[in-house]
Amino acid sequence: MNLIKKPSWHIDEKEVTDERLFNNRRNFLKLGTAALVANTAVLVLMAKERYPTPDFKYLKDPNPENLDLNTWKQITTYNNFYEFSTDKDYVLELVDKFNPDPWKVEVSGLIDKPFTLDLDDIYKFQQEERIYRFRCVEGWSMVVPWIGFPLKTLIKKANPSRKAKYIRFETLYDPKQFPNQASRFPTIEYPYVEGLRLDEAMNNLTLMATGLYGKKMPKQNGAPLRLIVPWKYGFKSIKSIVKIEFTEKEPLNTWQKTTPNEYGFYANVNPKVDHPRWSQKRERVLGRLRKQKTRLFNGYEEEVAHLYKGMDLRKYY
Ligand SMILES: Nc1nc2c(c(=O)[nH]1)N[C@H]1C(S)=C(S)[C@@H](COP(=O)(O)O)O[C@H]1N2
Ligand SMILES: [Mo]
Repeated sequence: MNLIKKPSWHIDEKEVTDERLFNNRRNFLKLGTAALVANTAVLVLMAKERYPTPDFKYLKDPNPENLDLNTWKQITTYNNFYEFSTDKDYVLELVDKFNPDPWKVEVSGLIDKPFTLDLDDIYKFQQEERIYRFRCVEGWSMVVPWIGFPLKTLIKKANPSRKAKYIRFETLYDPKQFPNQASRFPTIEYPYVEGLRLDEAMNNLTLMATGLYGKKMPKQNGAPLRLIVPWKYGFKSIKSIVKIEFTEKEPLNTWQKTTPNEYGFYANVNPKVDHPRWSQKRERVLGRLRKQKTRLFNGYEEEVAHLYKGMDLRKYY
Protein backbone atom coordinates (compact mmCIF):
# COMPACT_ATOMS: atom_id res chain seq x y z
CA MET A 1 0.00 0.00 0.00
CA ASN A 2 0.98 3.55 -0.64
CA LEU A 3 1.27 4.83 2.91
CA ILE A 4 1.29 8.42 4.00
CA LYS A 5 3.03 9.50 7.16
CA LYS A 6 0.72 10.78 9.85
CA PRO A 7 1.39 14.42 10.77
CA SER A 8 1.31 15.49 14.42
CA TRP A 9 -2.11 17.17 14.19
CA HIS A 10 -3.63 13.93 13.10
CA ILE A 11 -4.75 13.00 16.62
CA ASP A 12 -5.97 16.49 17.55
CA GLU A 13 -8.49 16.36 14.77
CA LYS A 14 -10.57 14.06 17.00
CA GLU A 15 -14.06 13.22 15.84
CA VAL A 16 -14.51 16.19 13.55
CA THR A 17 -15.25 14.54 10.27
CA ASP A 18 -16.56 16.96 7.69
CA GLU A 19 -15.76 15.80 4.20
CA ARG A 20 -13.86 19.02 3.46
CA LEU A 21 -11.73 18.35 6.47
CA PHE A 22 -11.15 14.84 5.25
CA ASN A 23 -10.07 16.00 1.84
CA ASN A 24 -8.08 18.88 3.21
CA ARG A 25 -6.31 16.53 5.56
CA ARG A 26 -4.69 15.30 2.39
CA ASN A 27 -4.01 18.75 0.99
CA PHE A 28 -2.40 19.75 4.31
CA LEU A 29 0.36 17.33 3.60
CA LYS A 30 1.51 19.67 0.88
CA LEU A 31 1.46 22.79 3.10
CA GLY A 32 3.93 24.29 5.54
CA THR A 33 3.36 23.98 9.29
CA ALA A 34 2.18 27.56 9.94
CA ALA A 35 -0.40 27.52 7.19
CA LEU A 36 -1.37 24.12 8.35
CA VAL A 37 -2.21 25.18 11.91
CA ALA A 38 -4.24 28.17 10.70
CA ASN A 39 -6.13 26.09 8.20
CA THR A 40 -6.89 23.40 10.72
CA ALA A 41 -8.50 25.92 13.06
CA VAL A 42 -10.67 27.38 10.32
CA LEU A 43 -11.69 24.02 9.00
CA VAL A 44 -12.51 22.66 12.43
CA LEU A 45 -14.89 25.61 12.91
CA MET A 46 -16.47 25.05 9.52
CA ALA A 47 -16.82 21.40 10.24
CA LYS A 48 -18.45 22.01 13.61
CA GLU A 49 -20.96 24.29 12.01
CA ARG A 50 -22.02 21.68 9.54
CA TYR A 51 -21.95 18.57 11.74
CA PRO A 52 -22.43 19.86 15.29
CA THR A 53 -22.46 16.42 16.89
CA PRO A 54 -20.39 13.70 15.32
CA ASP A 55 -22.15 10.39 15.87
CA PHE A 56 -19.04 8.44 16.56
CA LYS A 57 -15.86 8.24 18.46
CA TYR A 58 -13.55 6.15 16.35
CA LEU A 59 -9.95 5.39 15.60
CA LYS A 60 -8.61 7.01 12.49
CA ASP A 61 -7.69 4.71 9.62
CA PRO A 62 -4.34 3.29 10.74
CA ASN A 63 -3.16 2.86 7.15
CA PRO A 64 -4.80 5.59 5.10
CA GLU A 65 -3.88 5.47 1.47
CA ASN A 66 -3.53 8.77 -0.32
CA LEU A 67 -6.88 8.44 -2.08
CA ASP A 68 -9.28 11.19 -3.16
CA LEU A 69 -12.47 10.65 -1.24
CA ASN A 70 -15.81 10.84 -2.93
CA THR A 71 -18.10 13.42 -1.35
CA TRP A 72 -20.84 12.66 1.18
CA LYS A 73 -23.32 13.65 -1.48
CA GLN A 74 -21.94 11.33 -4.13
CA ILE A 75 -21.86 8.39 -1.74
CA THR A 76 -25.34 8.95 -0.32
CA THR A 77 -27.40 9.88 -3.38
CA TYR A 78 -26.41 7.15 -5.87
CA ASN A 79 -27.20 3.78 -4.34
CA ASN A 80 -27.83 0.18 -5.19
CA PHE A 81 -30.52 -1.04 -2.82
CA TYR A 82 -33.04 -3.16 -4.71
CA GLU A 83 -35.37 -3.40 -1.71
CA PHE A 84 -36.24 0.23 -2.46
CA SER A 85 -35.61 0.63 -6.17
CA THR A 86 -33.48 -0.65 -9.04
CA ASP A 87 -32.89 2.99 -9.98
CA LYS A 88 -29.78 4.23 -8.19
CA ASP A 89 -30.85 7.87 -8.38
CA TYR A 90 -34.20 7.12 -6.80
CA VAL A 91 -33.37 5.01 -3.71
CA LEU A 92 -32.93 8.04 -1.44
CA GLU A 93 -36.48 9.25 -2.14
CA LEU A 94 -37.94 5.98 -0.87
CA VAL A 95 -36.16 5.44 2.44
CA ASP A 96 -38.50 7.43 4.70
CA LYS A 97 -40.53 4.46 5.91
CA PHE A 98 -37.44 2.45 6.75
CA ASN A 99 -36.66 2.59 10.46
CA PRO A 100 -33.36 0.96 11.43
CA ASP A 101 -33.74 1.79 15.14
CA PRO A 102 -34.38 -0.39 17.13
CA TRP A 103 -32.52 -3.22 15.39
CA LYS A 104 -31.56 -6.79 16.16
CA VAL A 105 -28.96 -9.03 14.61
CA GLU A 106 -29.17 -12.77 15.20
CA VAL A 107 -25.87 -14.63 15.28
CA SER A 108 -26.32 -18.36 14.95
CA GLY A 109 -25.24 -21.61 13.32
CA LEU A 110 -22.05 -23.52 14.08
CA ILE A 111 -21.01 -21.51 17.14
CA ASP A 112 -20.83 -21.93 20.93
CA LYS A 113 -24.21 -20.40 21.65
CA PRO A 114 -26.50 -18.29 19.47
CA PHE A 115 -26.85 -14.65 20.53
CA THR A 116 -28.39 -11.39 19.37
CA LEU A 117 -26.91 -7.94 19.09
CA ASP A 118 -28.91 -4.75 19.49
CA LEU A 119 -27.71 -1.31 18.41
CA ASP A 120 -25.95 -0.67 21.71
CA ASP A 121 -24.04 -3.92 21.37
CA ILE A 122 -23.10 -3.05 17.81
CA TYR A 123 -21.80 0.41 18.70
CA LYS A 124 -19.90 -1.01 21.70
CA PHE A 125 -17.39 -2.65 19.37
CA GLN A 126 -14.36 -0.38 18.95
CA GLN A 127 -15.27 1.71 15.92
CA GLU A 128 -12.58 2.36 13.32
CA GLU A 129 -12.33 4.38 10.18
CA ARG A 130 -11.36 2.53 7.01
CA ILE A 131 -10.83 4.39 3.77
CA TYR A 132 -11.50 1.93 0.97
CA ARG A 133 -12.02 1.81 -2.77
CA PHE A 134 -15.44 0.39 -3.64
CA ARG A 135 -16.10 -1.13 -7.08
CA CYS A 136 -19.58 -2.08 -8.27
CA VAL A 137 -19.84 -4.91 -10.79
CA GLU A 138 -21.70 -2.48 -13.07
CA GLY A 139 -18.50 -0.52 -13.70
CA TRP A 140 -18.67 2.47 -11.36
CA SER A 141 -16.55 3.02 -8.29
CA MET A 142 -15.90 5.37 -5.40
CA VAL A 143 -13.65 5.93 -2.38
CA VAL A 144 -15.45 5.91 0.98
CA PRO A 145 -14.33 6.68 4.55
CA TRP A 146 -16.33 3.93 6.26
CA ILE A 147 -16.71 3.58 10.02
CA GLY A 148 -17.12 0.13 11.52
CA PHE A 149 -15.42 -2.78 13.21
CA PRO A 150 -13.55 -5.74 11.76
CA LEU A 151 -15.84 -8.73 11.18
CA LYS A 152 -13.17 -10.89 12.80
CA THR A 153 -13.90 -9.33 16.22
CA LEU A 154 -17.47 -10.57 15.97
CA ILE A 155 -16.31 -13.97 14.73
CA LYS A 156 -14.01 -14.33 17.72
CA LYS A 157 -16.89 -13.48 20.04
CA ALA A 158 -19.05 -16.13 18.33
CA ASN A 159 -16.27 -18.72 18.60
CA PRO A 160 -17.28 -20.91 15.62
CA SER A 161 -16.75 -24.66 15.74
CA ARG A 162 -14.24 -26.42 13.46
CA LYS A 163 -17.09 -27.39 11.18
CA ALA A 164 -17.88 -23.77 10.29
CA LYS A 165 -16.37 -22.93 6.90
CA TYR A 166 -18.61 -20.08 5.72
CA ILE A 167 -20.67 -17.17 6.97
CA ARG A 168 -24.09 -16.38 5.58
CA PHE A 169 -25.71 -12.94 5.92
CA GLU A 170 -29.32 -11.89 5.47
CA THR A 171 -30.90 -8.48 4.99
CA LEU A 172 -34.11 -7.57 6.83
CA TYR A 173 -37.29 -8.85 5.22
CA ASP A 174 -40.14 -6.41 5.84
CA PRO A 175 -42.35 -5.43 2.89
CA LYS A 176 -43.85 -2.61 4.98
CA GLN A 177 -40.49 -0.88 5.06
CA PHE A 178 -39.00 -2.07 1.75
CA PRO A 179 -41.48 -1.38 -1.10
CA ASN A 180 -39.91 -3.78 -3.60
CA GLN A 181 -40.32 -6.68 -1.19
CA ALA A 182 -44.07 -6.15 -1.61
CA SER A 183 -43.82 -6.23 -5.39
CA ARG A 184 -45.67 -9.06 -7.15
CA PHE A 185 -42.84 -9.44 -9.68
CA PRO A 186 -39.65 -8.66 -7.80
CA THR A 187 -36.37 -8.50 -9.74
CA ILE A 188 -34.59 -10.60 -7.12
CA GLU A 189 -35.75 -12.89 -4.33
CA TYR A 190 -35.91 -11.47 -0.83
CA PRO A 191 -34.44 -11.44 1.72
CA TYR A 192 -31.13 -10.52 0.07
CA VAL A 193 -28.50 -13.11 1.00
CA GLU A 194 -24.70 -13.00 0.85
CA GLY A 195 -21.84 -15.10 2.08
CA LEU A 196 -18.10 -15.31 2.62
CA ARG A 197 -15.65 -18.10 3.20
CA LEU A 198 -14.59 -17.98 6.84
CA ASP A 199 -10.99 -17.05 6.01
CA GLU A 200 -12.22 -14.19 3.81
CA ALA A 201 -14.42 -13.06 6.68
CA MET A 202 -11.44 -13.19 9.07
CA ASN A 203 -9.27 -11.03 6.78
CA ASN A 204 -8.30 -7.74 8.38
CA LEU A 205 -9.90 -5.73 5.56
CA THR A 206 -13.38 -7.20 6.02
CA LEU A 207 -15.51 -4.65 7.83
CA MET A 208 -18.89 -4.57 9.53
CA ALA A 209 -19.69 -0.99 8.62
CA THR A 210 -21.81 1.19 10.90
CA GLY A 211 -21.26 4.56 9.27
CA LEU A 212 -19.35 6.80 6.92
CA TYR A 213 -17.75 10.24 7.21
CA GLY A 214 -18.07 9.95 11.00
CA LYS A 215 -21.86 9.74 10.76
CA LYS A 216 -24.09 6.74 11.38
CA MET A 217 -24.83 4.73 8.28
CA PRO A 218 -27.42 6.51 6.12
CA LYS A 219 -30.50 4.39 5.40
CA GLN A 220 -29.81 4.26 1.69
CA ASN A 221 -26.29 2.93 2.34
CA GLY A 222 -27.54 0.04 4.46
CA ALA A 223 -28.29 1.28 7.97
CA PRO A 224 -27.56 0.35 10.64
CA LEU A 225 -25.07 -2.40 9.82
CA ARG A 226 -23.71 -3.64 6.50
CA LEU A 227 -20.79 -5.64 5.25
CA ILE A 228 -17.85 -4.09 3.37
CA VAL A 229 -15.48 -6.38 1.46
CA PRO A 230 -13.36 -3.93 -0.53
CA TRP A 231 -11.65 -6.43 -2.86
CA LYS A 232 -14.96 -7.86 -4.08
CA TYR A 233 -17.66 -6.39 -6.27
CA GLY A 234 -20.12 -4.21 -4.38
CA PHE A 235 -22.97 -6.72 -4.39
CA LYS A 236 -21.10 -8.82 -1.80
CA SER A 237 -21.37 -5.87 0.61
CA ILE A 238 -24.85 -6.74 1.88
CA LYS A 239 -26.86 -4.03 3.60
CA SER A 240 -29.10 -3.79 6.68
CA ILE A 241 -28.08 -7.15 8.10
CA VAL A 242 -30.34 -9.00 10.56
CA LYS A 243 -28.86 -12.51 10.43
CA ILE A 244 -25.34 -13.85 10.55
CA GLU A 245 -25.07 -17.62 10.37
CA PHE A 246 -21.99 -19.85 10.46
CA THR A 247 -22.35 -22.75 8.03
CA GLU A 248 -20.53 -25.80 6.74
CA LYS A 249 -21.68 -25.33 3.15
CA GLU A 250 -21.16 -22.46 0.75
CA PRO A 251 -24.22 -20.20 0.99
CA LEU A 252 -26.16 -19.49 -2.18
CA ASN A 253 -26.01 -15.72 -2.52
CA THR A 254 -28.83 -13.74 -4.10
CA TRP A 255 -27.11 -12.75 -7.33
CA GLN A 256 -25.75 -16.21 -7.98
CA LYS A 257 -29.24 -17.59 -7.47
CA THR A 258 -30.75 -14.98 -9.80
CA THR A 259 -28.28 -15.25 -12.72
CA PRO A 260 -25.66 -17.95 -12.11
CA ASN A 261 -24.02 -17.48 -15.51
CA GLU A 262 -23.28 -13.83 -14.62
CA TYR A 263 -22.60 -13.90 -10.88
CA GLY A 264 -20.87 -16.44 -8.70
CA PHE A 265 -19.98 -16.78 -5.05
CA TYR A 266 -16.53 -15.16 -5.06
CA ALA A 267 -17.05 -11.96 -7.09
CA ASN A 268 -13.46 -10.84 -6.66
CA VAL A 269 -12.72 -7.65 -8.59
CA ASN A 270 -10.75 -8.75 -11.65
CA PRO A 271 -10.17 -6.69 -14.81
CA LYS A 272 -9.29 -9.87 -16.73
CA VAL A 273 -12.59 -11.63 -16.15
CA ASP A 274 -15.30 -9.83 -18.06
CA HIS A 275 -18.95 -9.87 -17.15
CA PRO A 276 -20.78 -11.79 -19.91
CA ARG A 277 -22.42 -8.51 -21.00
CA TRP A 278 -19.61 -5.97 -20.47
CA SER A 279 -15.90 -5.51 -19.90
CA GLN A 280 -14.50 -5.15 -16.39
CA LYS A 281 -11.21 -3.58 -17.51
CA ARG A 282 -12.14 -0.03 -16.59
CA GLU A 283 -14.36 1.83 -14.16
CA ARG A 284 -15.97 5.23 -13.83
CA VAL A 285 -15.22 6.88 -10.50
CA LEU A 286 -18.30 8.82 -9.34
CA GLY A 287 -17.82 12.49 -10.19
CA ARG A 288 -15.05 11.95 -12.73
CA LEU A 289 -15.24 12.12 -16.48
CA ARG A 290 -12.39 9.84 -17.48
CA LYS A 291 -12.53 6.16 -16.70
CA GLN A 292 -9.66 4.53 -14.86
CA LYS A 293 -8.17 1.06 -14.98
CA THR A 294 -9.65 -1.54 -12.66
CA ARG A 295 -7.08 -3.39 -10.57
CA LEU A 296 -6.94 -7.04 -9.58
CA PHE A 297 -8.68 -7.47 -6.22
CA ASN A 298 -9.54 -3.78 -6.50
CA GLY A 299 -5.95 -2.88 -5.56
CA TYR A 300 -5.85 -5.07 -2.43
CA GLU A 301 -3.78 -7.87 -3.95
CA GLU A 302 -1.12 -7.70 -1.26
CA GLU A 303 -3.67 -8.25 1.49
CA VAL A 304 -5.85 -10.93 -0.09
CA ALA A 305 -4.21 -12.74 -3.04
CA HIS A 306 -3.03 -15.53 -0.71
CA LEU A 307 -6.67 -16.48 -0.05
CA TYR A 308 -7.04 -17.65 -3.65
CA LYS A 309 -3.69 -19.34 -4.24
CA GLY A 310 -4.06 -22.18 -6.71
CA MET A 311 -7.65 -21.26 -7.55
CA ASP A 312 -8.70 -20.57 -11.14
CA LEU A 313 -10.17 -17.07 -10.88
CA ARG A 314 -12.13 -17.60 -14.09
CA LYS A 315 -13.83 -20.64 -12.73
CA TYR A 316 -14.45 -19.19 -9.28
CA TYR A 317 -15.86 -15.87 -10.46
N1 LIG B 1 -29.68 -5.78 0.83
C1 LIG B 1 -29.02 -5.29 -0.21
N2 LIG B 1 -27.69 -5.12 -0.13
C2 LIG B 1 -26.99 -4.63 -1.20
C3 LIG B 1 -27.65 -4.32 -2.41
C4 LIG B 1 -29.06 -4.52 -2.47
O1 LIG B 1 -29.74 -4.26 -3.49
N3 LIG B 1 -29.71 -4.99 -1.36
N4 LIG B 1 -26.93 -3.88 -3.50
C5 LIG B 1 -25.50 -4.21 -3.52
C6 LIG B 1 -24.77 -3.54 -4.59
S1 LIG B 1 -24.97 -4.15 -6.17
C7 LIG B 1 -23.91 -2.52 -4.34
S2 LIG B 1 -22.95 -1.87 -5.56
C8 LIG B 1 -23.80 -1.94 -3.01
C9 LIG B 1 -24.09 -0.45 -3.09
O2 LIG B 1 -23.80 0.19 -1.88
P1 LIG B 1 -24.00 1.76 -1.75
O3 LIG B 1 -25.41 2.09 -2.12
O4 LIG B 1 -23.67 2.08 -0.32
O5 LIG B 1 -23.04 2.40 -2.70
O6 LIG B 1 -24.69 -2.51 -2.06
C10 LIG B 1 -24.84 -3.91 -2.18
N5 LIG B 1 -25.64 -4.42 -1.07
MO1 LIG C 1 -23.21 -3.30 -7.40
